[in-house]
Amino acid sequence: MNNVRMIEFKDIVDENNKERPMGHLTPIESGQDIPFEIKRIYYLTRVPENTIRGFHSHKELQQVLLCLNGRVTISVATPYEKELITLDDPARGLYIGPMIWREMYDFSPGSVLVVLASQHYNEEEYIRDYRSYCEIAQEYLKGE
Ligand code: T46
Repeated sequence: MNNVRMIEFKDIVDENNKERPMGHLTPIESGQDIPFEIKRIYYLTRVPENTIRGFHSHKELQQVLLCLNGRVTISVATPYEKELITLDDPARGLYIGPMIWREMYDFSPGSVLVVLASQHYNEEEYIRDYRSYCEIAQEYLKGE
């Protein structure tokens, strides 16, 4: 789907110390691992079971979603197609560009969803009404 893709980050495991595992280290560098300058970071934690969040699109915002602990399912859609993506690996991020309708659900207990965003928070930039979204997205996608 246009404007949606997975990004693989480095997963550094120090294997020199065989007797004592040292865990994983994942570096993320703005402009290198992320295709935009990071202007905002926020995270979703302690999301109760059976909660569904999202139900909106953004006009221009680009974001990368990372699940640092646990699991969460993300539905990404345009008026023409839909994909379900499970995030459960801190070394993989989901890039979501402009004009993608998203919903987030199946948050596992203790899950931590971190979002890196290309712009500061601006409610004017959201499209929260699905019918308006479809009209605007159909025009937008003609130009793609
Ligand atoms: C997305 C998913 C993963 C702020 O004040 N600042 C912020 O930076 C954000 C993101 C939200 N808010 C306020 C606005 C609302 O009153 O927090 C409340 C909930 O925000 P929102 O409806 O945006 O939350 P989600 O979890 O439905 O969606 C957010 C992002 O908006 C969305 O782009 O991909 O998290």
